[in-house]
Parts: sequence; C-alpha cells; structure tokens
Amino acid sequence: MASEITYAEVKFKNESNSSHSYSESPSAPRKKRIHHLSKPVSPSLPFTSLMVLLLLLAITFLVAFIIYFQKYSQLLEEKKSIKDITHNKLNCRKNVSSMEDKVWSCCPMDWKAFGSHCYFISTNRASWNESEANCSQMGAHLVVIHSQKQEDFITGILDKAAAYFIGLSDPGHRQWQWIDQMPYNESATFWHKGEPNNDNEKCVIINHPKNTGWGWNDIHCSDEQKSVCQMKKVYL
Ligand code: MMA
Ligand code: CA
Repeated sequence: MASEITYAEVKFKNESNSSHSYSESPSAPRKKRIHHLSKPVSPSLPFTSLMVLLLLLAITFLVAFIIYFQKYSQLLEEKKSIKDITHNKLNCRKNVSSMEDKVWSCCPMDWKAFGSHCYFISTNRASWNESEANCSQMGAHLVVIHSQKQEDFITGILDKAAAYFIGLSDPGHRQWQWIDQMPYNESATFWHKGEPNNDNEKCVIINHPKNTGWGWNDIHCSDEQKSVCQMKKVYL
C-alpha cells in the first residue's frame, strides 16, 4: 500500500515538472506533496558538497603523492650518482716536503691545483642551484674563498669577459653562507664597491667589470652564469 502511494507521488511530480496544465486539480494537497518531495532533495546539497570536497582532497593527496614520489626518486638518483663518481685521469705531483706515506697530491685531468684543492672552471651557463648540482656530480662544490691568495689564484684562471658563480649565497636576512658551511669571515671578502646591493639577489658571482678589478656581486640565483667548482686534492 505504501509503495503504491510513493509511486503515485513520483509520477505526479514528473507530470507537474513537465507541464503546468493541471491547474484544475486541488492545489493545496499537491503543494503539500511537492513540498514533501522536495525535502529529500535538499540534504543532497551538503552531500554533493561533501563529495566534491572529498574528491578535491583525493586529488590534492594524489598530486602531493606524485610530487613527493618524484622528489624522492630524484634524491635517490642523486645519491646513486654521488656513489658512482669517477675521474678517469688524474694529474699527480710528488710533494717532497709532505707527509711520508702520502707523497703524491692529485687533481683530476682538466682541473687546476692550488694549495690543498683542485679547481674546475665550468663554462656551462646555469643557475646557481644547477651549477652547484653540476659541481656535486663531480664530487666537488662551488668554490669557497677564504684568502686574498686564493682569490688571486682563482681570478688568474678566469676569463675577464665572463662571470662565475661561487659557493656563497644568502638563505635569507642577508646571512651570507658558504656552501661548505665554513664561517663567513667579513675580513676575507672581495665585494665590488657598493655590493652586495639588493636583498633579492641571493647568490654571488665573481666578475671583472670594465675599469674595475675582480670582485664579487650579488645577483639573482636564477641568472645563468658560468661557475667555479672546488674539491680537495686526492693524496696517494
Ligand atoms: C648591476 C648592479 C649589480 C646588480 C646587477 C644585476 C651590472 O650590475 O646593480 O649590483 O647585481 O646589475 O644584473
Ligand atoms: Ca648586486
């Protein structure tokens, strides 16, 4: 009995939706019925919103998962490549005055030796981050400069017409930081006059503008420049 009534109500609703020609029918009970029918429709709005919200959440989680997975596999790749660093040819020098058992100090071919380190000029123009990644792939890092002698050696092997990223950057609040975490010593810095001059320029190049000597300038990290890599000499 109850199911029959329900069927009649549904049918009536369909008719009333499709046509307005039933004006002679008593309006009061019909209105009541329509009102009664529209009741189960209204909770579907929060339900739909909930479903949309859930869907959005699911999409957000999916996107976050994909990004996380990509970053993780990228990290694994980097770790793997660090493990597999090879330098096929070394240039070694015999140090007469050095430690007894480790007499030979070596740098990879095409790298230049100075003090206890090896230096490589990367003529590939890249952002600061990419430049550091490039050094890192060779078992090195962007150059860290601690003395006038070292600054002079490095500038001596550079092209005056170019600019080179060094391992100095500002993570924020003008807190200059060397890539190897060694302390930033203000007294051994070689900034050009008026530099650093821009809080938005958080990465440092060494260059030789016309009419000035070599020096440092803060620039945007996304700028693409050549760079200098540095690593410790290998002792044999
Ligand atoms: C100028 C000078 C620098 C700045 C660069 C950005 C050419 O030098 O204002 O301080 O870093 O422009 O390109
Ligand atoms: Ca600057």
